Amino acid sequence: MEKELHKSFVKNIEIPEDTEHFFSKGRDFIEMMMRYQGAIREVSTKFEILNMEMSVRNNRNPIETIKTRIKTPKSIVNKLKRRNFEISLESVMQNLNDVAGVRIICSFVDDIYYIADLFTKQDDVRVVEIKDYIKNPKPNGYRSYHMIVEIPVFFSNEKQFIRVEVQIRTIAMDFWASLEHQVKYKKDIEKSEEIERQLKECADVISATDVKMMDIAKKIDIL
Ligand code: 0O2
Repeated sequence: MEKELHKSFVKNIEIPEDTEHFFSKGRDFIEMMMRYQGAIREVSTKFEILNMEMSVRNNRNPIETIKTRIKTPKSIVNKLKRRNFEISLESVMQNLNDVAGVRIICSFVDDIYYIADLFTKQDDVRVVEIKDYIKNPKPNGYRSYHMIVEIPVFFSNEKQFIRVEVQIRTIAMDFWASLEHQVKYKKDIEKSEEIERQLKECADVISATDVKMMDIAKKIDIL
C-alpha cells in the first residue's frame, strides 16, 4: 500500500541516481506533500471568503479565478540541485518557498493591492517576503505581485506553519505570463531575440491597457 502511494507521487518521473534516498522515504514524502496540500486549501479558502464577502458588500468580485498547484517531485529535486541545497525533506521545508503555490487572478490592478492587504492583515498569516513585480517589473516585462507567507495548518497532534507562495496578477498579466512561460521552455526556438522583444512590447501594452481599464472602471463607479 505504502509503495503504491509512493509510486503515485513519483510516477512518470525519472529519479536521478543520487536522489534515491530522498524518494525512498515514501511515507514521509507523502506526509510532507499532504501538509503542503493542506496549506494550499487554507490559503485558497481565505481568498474565497474575501471574494464572497466583497460580492455581497460591493456587488462585484475582485477575484476572477484562483488556481493552485503543488510542485512536482522532479521539479523539487531540480530546484534543490540548482541552488546547491541538500536533497532531503528537511531541506525542502527549509529552503523552498514555492512547493505550495496559489495564484489569484483579478480584473483590475487596484484589486490586487486591496485583496493582498486584506489577506496579510489576517492575524494568522505570517508574511515572509513580498516581491512587487508590478511596481518593479522584471526586465523581460513580467508583472505580478508575489508573497511568501506561512499559514498555520492543524493536524491531529500539532499545528504547523507551512510556507505558501501567493502570486496575484490581473487577467492580462496572467495571459502574458502563460505565453512567456511556454516560450521559456522552448529553448531551441529560432529568432528568440525577436520573440523576447515582441513579448516585452506586449507586456508594456498590457500594462498600459490595465491602467486604462481601471480608469474606465472608476469612471463608471464600479471600483
Ligand atoms: P513555476 O513553473 O511557475 O513554478 P524563490 O522561488 O522565491 O526562492 P525566485 O524563483 O527568484 O525565488 O522567485 P520569484 O522571482 O518570485 O519567481 C517565482 C515564480 O514566479 C516562478 O516560479 C514563476 O511562476 C513566476 N515567475 C517569475 N518570473 C517570471 C517570468 O519572468 N516569467 C514567467 N512567466 N513567470 C515568472 P518557477 O519555479 O520559475 O516556475
